[in-house]
Amino acid sequence: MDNLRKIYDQSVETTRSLYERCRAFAIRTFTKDENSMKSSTVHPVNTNPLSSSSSPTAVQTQQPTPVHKVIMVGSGGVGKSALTLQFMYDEFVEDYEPTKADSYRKKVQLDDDEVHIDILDTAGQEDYAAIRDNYFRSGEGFLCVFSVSEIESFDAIHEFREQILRVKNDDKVPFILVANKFDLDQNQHRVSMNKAQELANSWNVPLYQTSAKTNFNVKEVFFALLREIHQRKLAGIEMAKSGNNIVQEERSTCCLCF
Ligand SMILES: Nc1nc2c(ncn2[C@@H]2O[C@H](COP(=O)(O)OP(=O)(O)OP(=O)(O)O)[C@@H](O)[C@H]2O)c(=O)[nH]1
Ligand SMILES: [Mg+2]
Repeated sequence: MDNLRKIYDQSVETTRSLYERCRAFAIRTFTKDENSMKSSTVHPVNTNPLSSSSSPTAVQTQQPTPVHKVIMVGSGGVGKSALTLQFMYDEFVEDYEPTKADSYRKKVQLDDDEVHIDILDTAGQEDYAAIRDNYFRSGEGFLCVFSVSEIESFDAIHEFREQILRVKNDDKVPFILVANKFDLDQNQHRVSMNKAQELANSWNVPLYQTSAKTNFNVKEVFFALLREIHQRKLAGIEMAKSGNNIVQEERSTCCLCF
């Protein structure tokens, strides 16, 4: 009788685990609305989405929706995929399934503008460290995630930051430090928030505390990064325009000379 009971319990557990895995797989695979999609292949996308011309005809014609490329970075198991899925589909996945690389796209309203967010969820596991350079190169903004319950994941942040700065060759690249799993009990916290804040201050970047589980600060952190990327691109366009104006003014001055 005991044996029968054990077999019954095991089969219930197996069925439950299978159900959880299928559910997680379905969440990752199928899109929830027509404005969002997921792909496990990383597609190159428009690299200059806010490019604009100062000519009046270009302003009048409809501009394509800008695409802002966000890269999720951090050690294995810190919650990069959980944050991404929570942002994309308002779902929390309990199962841990290490990522190789997944990309997601969604149209969002960013203040007065409509933009596409393109999220590349990278692998935290060391096995995939060699391919990170390629992924980082395409990023326009980085969410660098550690888990408040794992000091090693906080220590690893330095290396990720160095790699990003080396690949991007730009120490002003939009970058946010994310202390995830904030929902865990205080007695499970291993990273001092004072230390995390000191690090963020020394890099002059924002620090956000988040929980993919309770959806705490998830939208906020993605939107904060989107805003930085957006403003940076707009500033670049303005600079390019004023550069053009200076060249044009110089040309007209030269014309007057002759
Ligand atoms: N309590 C709690 N658990 C979380 C949170 N975020 C993620 N987890 C859990 O942590 C585990 C790892 O989460 P993932 O999102 O798969 O981690 P990852 O950073 O994508 O890991 P890699 O793909 O290997 O790089 C899963 O079991 C999640 O359910 C959170 O905010 N709070
Ligand atoms: Mg993952």
